[in-house]
Amino acid sequence: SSFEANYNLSSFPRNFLFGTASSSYQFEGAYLADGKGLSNWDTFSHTPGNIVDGSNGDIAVDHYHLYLKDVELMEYLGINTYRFSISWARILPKGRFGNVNFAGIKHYDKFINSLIEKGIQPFVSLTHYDMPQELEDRYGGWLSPQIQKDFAYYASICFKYYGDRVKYWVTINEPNVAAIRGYRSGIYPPARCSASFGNCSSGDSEREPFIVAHNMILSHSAALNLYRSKYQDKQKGNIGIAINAVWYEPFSNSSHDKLAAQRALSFYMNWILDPIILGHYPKEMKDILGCLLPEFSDDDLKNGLDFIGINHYTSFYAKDCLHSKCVQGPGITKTEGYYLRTAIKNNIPIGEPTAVDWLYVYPEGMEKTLTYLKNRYNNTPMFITENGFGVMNQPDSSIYSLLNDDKRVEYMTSYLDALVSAIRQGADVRGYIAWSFLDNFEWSSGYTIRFGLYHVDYKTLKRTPKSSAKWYKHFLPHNEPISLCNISKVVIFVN
Ligand code: GBH
Repeated sequence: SSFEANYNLSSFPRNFLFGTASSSYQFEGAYLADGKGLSNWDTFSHTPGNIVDGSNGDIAVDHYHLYLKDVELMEYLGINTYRFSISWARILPKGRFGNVNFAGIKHYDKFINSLIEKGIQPFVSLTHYDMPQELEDRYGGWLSPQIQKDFAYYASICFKYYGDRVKYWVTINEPNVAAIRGYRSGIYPPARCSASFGNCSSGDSEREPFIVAHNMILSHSAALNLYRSKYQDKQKGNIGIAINAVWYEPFSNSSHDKLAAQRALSFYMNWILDPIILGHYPKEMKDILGCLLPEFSDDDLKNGLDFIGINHYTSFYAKDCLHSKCVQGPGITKTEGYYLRTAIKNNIPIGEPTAVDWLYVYPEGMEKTLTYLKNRYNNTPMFITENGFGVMNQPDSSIYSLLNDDKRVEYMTSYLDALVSAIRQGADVRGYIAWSFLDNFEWSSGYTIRFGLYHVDYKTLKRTPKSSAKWYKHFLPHNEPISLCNISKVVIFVN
């Protein structure tokens, strides 16, 4: 069943970035170390019932302490970029209502230097679903426009201390997912939803996701304007946002289903990207949501972004519900954009199902997403900021089967192949970052799902390369000097 790749390294543009990804809450652990404040995810995971296996990220894979060892593993892989996020609550335990935590500043300073020493470009997100709990408690986090000020303040500190060495900034990871899961289904913090939408009754699932996304877009914009006006000329980096991109195929050839697939893309992806790049929400959203959708004032959005970060894993079908009657059922959910989402048509899944319920192997989705975004946004530079394959960690999973992850290799090979097709059609793709570097804390699924190229033994925290790590290493160029021409100087921060 092995997949033949139609590409090799020379299929990619020069200076293409190849990396692996992580995020602070999923990797670091050390949740109280060195003056860190509590984050919304600390609070959420410590509340019984929120994480399937009752676990949390208190220790996670202890990357906070083991980072030097981990950089050695990265060097072994031969990656030239590493994507991680900074823990906001480590830098500002109480947001702008308290002091800068210099022990936190120093931690990332040392980590960034250790990456640069190995020729690995840091690709840094300012928030990957996490924020200081203080901001939730004070004013409701992303629900309040006050967050824009906090986010810009936090961003300015990161630019100031790290911008000399960080050339790729992602403001917010997956604002679409954070808004939907935190405020519609309530399965991520702050666990708000209407009773009819999920297991909570504290929120308003029909309105809040749009308010939250609006504040995220404006926060992105505030950070970006600050970077452009104060830092970019000198630091010469790039700033973007990373969206979760699910590809939608029409359920049938009918024009209604084709429109439904368009709506699905708009209500999920363009929801965030249109305002930032084009200056307004997608027309389909305005038509359907009317005044549920907040409005921008004239000078809110002007500058956009330097690149689009794309987290792409899976595809679904969209079936029209605007003109046709839709019946919900298991695996079939009706959404606010008047389409049904399903992965199954005539009993056949859109792609090979995996152990992860939302993940179907459909490499065409990669090519289609990239060409779609290329056309919609005038070929803005794009990075695949996440792509990966998860397996269940059954109590009886043998270490042998976890390490011999041929399915993951097959998945990555086929998705890279589709990425190369998009490049051949002119898509300006600048990098591919695999999710994930190590097995880690998979949010509500706790430690039950493994996405890593490296296996982690959660008792000993020992890291072991899976077949996929060896395959990736073999594929990547070794011992070739990595061009760091953008990086002006390496500053060793002393405190
Ligand atoms: C990414 O989240 C995260 O950035 C990363 O932290 C995480 O570990 C990784 O992926 C693997 O899950 O069924 O409606 O949710 C992606 C979370 C799960 C959101 C799949 C979109 C598909 C549609 N995504 N989901 S839905």
